[in-house]
Amino acid sequence: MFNIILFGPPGSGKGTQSTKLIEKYGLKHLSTGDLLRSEIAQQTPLGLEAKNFIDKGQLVPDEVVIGMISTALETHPDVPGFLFDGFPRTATQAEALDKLLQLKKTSIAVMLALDVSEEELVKRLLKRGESSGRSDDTNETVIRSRIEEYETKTRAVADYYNQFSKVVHLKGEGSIDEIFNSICAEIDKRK
Ligand code: B4P
Repeated sequence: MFNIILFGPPGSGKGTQSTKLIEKYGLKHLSTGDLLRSEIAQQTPLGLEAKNFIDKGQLVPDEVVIGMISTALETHPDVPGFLFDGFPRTATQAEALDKLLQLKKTSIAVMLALDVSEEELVKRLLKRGESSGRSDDTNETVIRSRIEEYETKTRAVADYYNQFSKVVHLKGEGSIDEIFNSICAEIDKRK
């Protein structure tokens, strides 16, 4: 199995690049943001709980997202690998993911981190909010809270994978195709 993590602050292009990467490499896309939005749309108890956090720009509790990922890994036993998008977002989630992958006798090959300035992130997310209908993309205060959550809780995930020399930083500003090509070059070195 070949497993990668696409990492970066909200609006850095994780979802955008994931769509292109799964098409090229045939990996199974696991986006905790998409999984949570699907639970919200179906108005499940998990979705209703998650919505309270997402609408305030806060991270959903670790046990909720770890449970979701554990189920998703079990549901897809025969894929060539996973592309994790928006997960792990805390050091606790990273440790839990490593344990779940160990049970499957596999691990993370590389974490690709997209670097984008805060002003560019805010601009992109407000623009997406004009058409996406996502409540967390329409209010600048909520967007800034999401970036703050990233700085205080999620950056630590890069430190965690750095211990194992698995982090590669890439420029996340430029055209979508330029960024895609730089991500593919890193993947192709390791496949
Ligand atoms: P996510 O769904 O993961 O969303 P995101 O971080 O906002 O977006 P992403 O980074 O994928 O967006 P993209 O750049 O593609 O999370 C939403 C919320 O769910 C979180 O705030 C949290 O509350 C919760 N959550 C999710 N996972 C969790 C976890 N593991 N633990 C706890 N809570 C969790 O797109 C942004 C925009 O930029 C798009 O409009 C796109 O078109 C544009 N764009 C992309 N690339 C561009 C480029 N190169 N140039 C210009 N624009 C570009």
